[in-house]
Amino acid sequence: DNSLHLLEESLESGAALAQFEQLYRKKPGMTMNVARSVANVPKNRYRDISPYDQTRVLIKSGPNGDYINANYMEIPVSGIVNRYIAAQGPLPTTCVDFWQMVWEQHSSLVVMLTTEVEKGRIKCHQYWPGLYETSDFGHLQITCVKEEKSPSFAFREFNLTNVESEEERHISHMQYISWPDHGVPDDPADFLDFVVKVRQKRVGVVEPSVVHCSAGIGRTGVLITMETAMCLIEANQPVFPLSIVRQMRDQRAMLIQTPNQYKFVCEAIIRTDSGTFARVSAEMIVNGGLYGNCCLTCTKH
Ligand code: PTR
Ligand code: PTR
Repeated sequence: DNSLHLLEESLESGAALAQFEQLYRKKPGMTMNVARSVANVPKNRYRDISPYDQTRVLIKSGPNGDYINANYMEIPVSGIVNRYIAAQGPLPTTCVDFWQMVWEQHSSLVVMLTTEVEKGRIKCHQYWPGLYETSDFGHLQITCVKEEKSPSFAFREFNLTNVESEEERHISHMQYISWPDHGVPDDPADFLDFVVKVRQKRVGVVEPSVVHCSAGIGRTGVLITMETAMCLIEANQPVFPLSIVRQMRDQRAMLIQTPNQYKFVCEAIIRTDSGTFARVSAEMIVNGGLYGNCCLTCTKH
């Protein structure tokens, strides 16, 4: 693919990183006023990370008002739109809002790219119950029914019950463990493996997947860029990572935080030759039954 050769060249010459550093971090004209209201300031994990007013996710019927530090992120790729919600890691006081958002947006997947504590500092509250335990978040009751851990990943399944309507849903939780904030994943092969697994889970899913790290900008941006690139490569479309970053920053400010993260994801994109993707696509079909909560095997859509 010619676009990947161009990318390789511009990484070598330094042009790619220079362009990345010139790109606006916040889209001109977007505002962040709601995040800064007195009632909402305590709901932000970091004072300097706020959602745009124009693309923020509004909670419709939570007990704490409509605000959460999260933005819709819609990325069109070859005829379909990949939908995400990019969010900060929940605080103890925003867990109810977080689960209410998951419920209202009909999300079936939550991707977590941080651990709860890094270098002795809290990065994200543990907003889910332990294995076989149940916790209540407002009128949503959550039970962890499955947990599988490897050194790099933790995969969990939750049952989510709305005790008012008695409706029950299933949520998958995919956590990437070995990736400190402001940094890059410890192992690019593990990272690609993780993104492929996320991709498999999301094939055909129309509802937004929630993606979060601690602030919901750095690592979240890297993951969405990588999945977008994978979709483009699968569809034999050219990949221009900087244009993906711009599309993301038009919907949430500051996505992909450091030049090193940008370089990392560009290298990972180059690494994913078409051979890998032929294999991935074949696996997706074979595993349709296994991963196919929606839509490979489901009849709803
Ligand atoms: N950037 C450092 C970290 O996240 O580890 C330190 C830091 C943490 C800086 C939080 C600022 C932070 O946010 P606030 O300014 O809202 O305390
Ligand atoms: N004020 C914090 C800082 O500069 O460290 C905000 C922040 C924290 C920004 C974490 C990015 C962070 O990384 P991530 O979005 O990957 O959690």
